[in-house]
Parts: sequence; structure tokens; C-alpha cells
Amino acid sequence: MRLAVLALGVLLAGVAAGGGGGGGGGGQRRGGEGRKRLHRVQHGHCSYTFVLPELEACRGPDRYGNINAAQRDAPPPADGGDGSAHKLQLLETAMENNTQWLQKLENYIQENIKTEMVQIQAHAVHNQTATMLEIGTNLLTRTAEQTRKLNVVEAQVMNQTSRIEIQLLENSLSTNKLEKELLMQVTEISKLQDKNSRLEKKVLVLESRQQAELEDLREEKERLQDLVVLQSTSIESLQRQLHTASANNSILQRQQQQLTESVHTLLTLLSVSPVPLPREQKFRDCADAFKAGNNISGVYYLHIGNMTEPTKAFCDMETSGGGWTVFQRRVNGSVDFQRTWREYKLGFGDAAGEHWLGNEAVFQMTSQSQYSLRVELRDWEGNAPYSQYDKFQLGNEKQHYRLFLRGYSGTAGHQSSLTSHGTGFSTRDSDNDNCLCKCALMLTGGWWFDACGLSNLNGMYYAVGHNIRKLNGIKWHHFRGPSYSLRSTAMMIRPSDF
Ligand SMILES: [Ca+2]
Repeated sequence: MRLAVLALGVLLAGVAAGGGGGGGGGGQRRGGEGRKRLHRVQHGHCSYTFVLPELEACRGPDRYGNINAAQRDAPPPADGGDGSAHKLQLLETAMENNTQWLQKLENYIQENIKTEMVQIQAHAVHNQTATMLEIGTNLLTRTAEQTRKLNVVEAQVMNQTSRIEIQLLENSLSTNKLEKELLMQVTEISKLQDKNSRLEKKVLVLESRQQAELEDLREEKERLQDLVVLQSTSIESLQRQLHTASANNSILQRQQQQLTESVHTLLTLLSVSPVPLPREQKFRDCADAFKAGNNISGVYYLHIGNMTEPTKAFCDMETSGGGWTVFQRRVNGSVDFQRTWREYKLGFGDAAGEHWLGNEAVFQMTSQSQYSLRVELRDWEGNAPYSQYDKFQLGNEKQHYRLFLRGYSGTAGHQSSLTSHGTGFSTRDSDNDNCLCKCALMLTGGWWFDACGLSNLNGMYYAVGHNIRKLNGIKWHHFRGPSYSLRSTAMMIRPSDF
């Protein structure tokens, strides 16, 4: 707006100069500021100031011929009277022009202002409407958002409320139940209290009774303790007496054993006394000797098979008719039966005591005719059964002195404890048994082990008290089981037709 005012100011100055002639500008400056007229137009915020020349100064020259500054600058007229009229006319036309121009200007300004105002108003209205609309839409969106949030919160609150209501219902139900239970329990407690009081009374009565009984019992206990002391002293004296008695008993037993042993040796000496028989009488076996009238048991020289030297053997001339050649005997463990193949082949020990005649001799004897075998057994409890086989034979050494038996009978078990189907003889250095192991090493001695069989009369000799639970002892299964070691044994043969 200020720029428009300035432009108009310049324009009006120009118009004033045009109306006053070429030297008008200098005259205005001399006339002073008080001779100008200011025209101001106020439109809204804007104000328009028009600087217009003073019209009275243009009415004519004063008395001294001065019209205005412009006229004073103009060249002097040619004559005095007509010149002033002309000037007046010029001034009038100029005034008219000015007036017209001013009117045009005013119209122009008014039109411009009107359109501008309209535009400004429209623009302002438009802007205001737009801002209002924007604010309105913002408000609407915010309101919608708030409404949505409020809805969500409301739904949550509703949910919570319903849940709380359900919980409240449940709680009230459980509270009801609890109240009922509580009531029941209270009644029960009162019942129990009644019972308890009754029981307490009873307990008190019982306690008083028990105390009385306890006192009685204490007195009795003291009496009994005195008795126990007395009895223990008497028991101690009795034990001492028993100890001395048992010591005496063991001494007596030892003496008895020694006596029986000496009697036994005397008897054997007596029985052995007939030996040696005259060498001229050659017996193949004890049956021959018996038939020749020798009916006393003892050691005889026998000429067995094709053996060059006579062999000493014990002849049993009493058992079951006599005539038995004894080829195995155990009585007291005096002879070691842990021997090699060769020793079992040729024989060892003492013919009058513990003895093994030899596998070769037995093979030779049993290969000349049919023989029977009798096994005499005795345990540590005094039982003396026997086992007998109608037919008995040994194979030769190449056949490992295989054992052939038939026709079992006897009292040492209902079944035979010897295997009868041709088992080979085994020693610790010759394994001919039917086991992957070596039975002779496990069970000791030399025997017709099967795998490892039900018997071994050549096992370890165990004294009385040490003879049970011994798997490697002198065993005859069907008599005393698999782990009982016997006291004495004898194996003897004679011809089947004796
Ligand atoms: Ca074997």
C-alpha cells in the first residue's frame, strides 16, 4: 500500500507539473508545503493519501501579476490584457483535464479497490473456510479416534466387569460351600470334643491303674533281677563244669580212637601173618587161593595174566563168600592217591593197608575170564553199604583202561554211581574223560570220570569233621550225595562163576 501511495504521489506531481507548464516544479517549492491539499482514503487496513495542488492559487494572478510559481517561470506574455485571459483559459482547460483525469483515477482506484477488496474478501473467506474445514476435519478425526478408544476401553471395562461378576458369583458359591463345611466341621469338632473328654476320663482311670500295675511290675522286676543274678552265677559255674567235662570227654575220645587204631593194626597184622605163602602155589587171583583152602583174609602173591613177577594183593576171604581180590582200598588216608598215569597203571601203596593194585593187573585179570565187581563202602556214621556188578571188565592201556559194567545191585543206592558205558580212565596227566575240562585235576586222583560223573573213590581223604561239603573227596553219589567224603572203601573182584 505504501508503494501505491508513493506511485500516486509521483503521478500527481507529474500531473501538477503538466498543468503548470515547464517551470511549474520550481514555483511549487517556493510556494511552501502549506499550500498543498492532502486527500486521504481509508479502506479496511489500508489508507490511500492523494497529494493535490491548491486550487485557489490557480484562480489568477495577484495584484502584482504573480500567478504561481509555474506561471512565474513561464516566459512573459506578448501583451498585458489578452494574455491573462488566455492564461485563464489555459488554466481552465488544465483544470478540466485535471478534474477528468482525477475522476478517471478515482474510478480506476475505486474499481481496483473494489475488485481487490472482493478478491481479498473472497480469499480471506476461502482461507478461513479452508482453515475452518481443516480444523473441523481435524476435530472430527480426533473425535472419531477418541470415540474408537472410548469404545475399546468400554469393551474392556465391560469384559472386566463381567469377569469380576463371574468371579464374585463363584466366590459366593464357594463361600457358601465353605460355610456349610465349616458348620459341619464345627458340629464334628463338638462331637469329638465330647468323645475326647470321655476318653480323657477313661485314660486318667487307666493311667492310675497302670501306675499301680507298674509299681507292682517294678517290684517283680527287682525280684526277677535278683533271681537272674543268682541264675547267671549258677550258669557260669555249670559252664565251667561243662568245659572241664568236655575236655575230659575229648581226651577219652582220643584215647578211644587210639585204642581202636591199635586194635585195627593188630587185626591187620594178624590177618597179614599168613603171608608170604609158598611161592610154589601160583594163584591167578584170590578166588584160586580160596579154592586152594586159604580162607583167611590177608595179602597173597598172585600171578596175574602174562605178568612175569608175582603181584602182592589183599584177599578178602570173608565178605559174601570170600575169594575177592581187592584192587582198591582206602581206610585212613595214609597213602597219597594223587598219582600219575604210570603209577595208576602199575599200582602203588601197601597191599595190607591203603592200596591200588594197578590198572594193568586188573586188565590182565579181567581179560582171562568173566569177573564180578563188589564195592564196599563205609561212612563216618557207621553205615556200610555195598554196590555189586555182575559183569566187570577193563580195556587195555590203548583203550585207556575203559570200564565195562553190567548187572547192578546192592545197598549203596538204587542206581549205580559208576558209569557203565565204557568210560576211559583219567589221571592228572592223561585226560580221557567226557568233559571239556580235566576232571582229574578238579576232583583229584585217577578214576573213570565221565563229565565228571557220580563217583570218585580215589579222591582226597578227609578226616571226620572235615568230610562234608567236599566236592573232591571220596564220593559215591547215590550213597551220601555229591559232597560227602567217605571213611573207607574197597573195590574187589572175583570170577562171576565163583
Ligand atoms: Ca577232559
